[in-house]
Amino acid sequence: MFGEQKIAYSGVQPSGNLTIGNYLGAIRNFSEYSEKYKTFYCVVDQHAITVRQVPADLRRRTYETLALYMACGLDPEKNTLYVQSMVHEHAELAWILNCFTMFGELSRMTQFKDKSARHADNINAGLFTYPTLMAADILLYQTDVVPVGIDQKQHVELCRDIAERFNQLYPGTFTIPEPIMAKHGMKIMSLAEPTKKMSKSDENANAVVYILDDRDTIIRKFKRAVTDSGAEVRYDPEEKPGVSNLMSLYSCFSGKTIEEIEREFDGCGYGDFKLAVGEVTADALAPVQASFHSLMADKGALEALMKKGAEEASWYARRTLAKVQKKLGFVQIR
Ligand code: AQP
Repeated sequence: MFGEQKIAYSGVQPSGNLTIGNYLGAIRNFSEYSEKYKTFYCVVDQHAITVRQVPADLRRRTYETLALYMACGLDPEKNTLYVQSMVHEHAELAWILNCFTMFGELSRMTQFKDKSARHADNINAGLFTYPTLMAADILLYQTDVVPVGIDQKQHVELCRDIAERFNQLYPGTFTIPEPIMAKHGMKIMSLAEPTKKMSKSDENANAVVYILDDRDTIIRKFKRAVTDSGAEVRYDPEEKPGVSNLMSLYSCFSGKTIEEIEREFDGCGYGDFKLAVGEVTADALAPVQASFHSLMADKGALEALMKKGAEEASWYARRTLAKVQKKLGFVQIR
């Protein structure tokens, strides 16, 4: 809360091409908060470097992520859209919060365990302290709600713990944020290993449908999706994780309920169903892709937006950081 204004904050890492998991779990839902809240949507490029990135790819994806935000319906006049590394207060507050976060808390984070297993040659301190940078992102804006997929819920809960600990020592510093998750699409699973989350950094491109995949690629990937034994289109995430994931996707993109889908595909084989999921996904993504390509054609306009967004965000970030520094006893000479 900043004055009377309630705040919503979220971000996406430009760490790979964005997936339909990022779309359904996060970006697609962002615009619904624009009316009720002052909204900040960040391209969190500093988070992305916890895993090695090719610089040219990181730069390109930063532009692309901003363009995708807009292609998914975020109006830059109604939402503050910006790039994390252009607002230096994020890194400064993250350092301070590191001093209020316990080693044991960070060690328990599932994402740290998963990513350090996947990148065993590069278990750097940034990977470990990722959640304190995320807490800084959120707390800098006195955020009330954080729309995220369920995989990020644990990090938002840690952010709350850090803020409460800080507030106990220095009352009234931070608003305590709440995570909010979409009703549907909160966790989209891999098409190759349906017990694993779909991730943009997955090395198997067939396991992942990217928002920008063309129609043929989308349909081909769904045709190859791993399903389960049996041939019945029935929702049962325990026994039939592959088909259940495809049903969730079909439901998210078509707006139909799971019961309606079970009825619609009663007696059909997996082949017909997979084709239908591919088609509904490609249809839903087509307008997003068209808008994305026209936005990407004007790089100058994207850069002007990045600048404007960073200026807007800095205004808020500066105020919170100054408050924190004062409470801690840092000398402030203006
Ligand atoms: N599979 C998913 N289902 C639902 N929501 C998802 N999100 C990510 N994957 C899924 C949500 O997307 C938002 C942005 O995620 P992120 O870029 O901050 O990082 P992440 O959660 O680590 O996403 P990825 O795709 O798995 O990235 P990499 O591979 O780089 O780690 C978040 O709100 C997240 O919940």
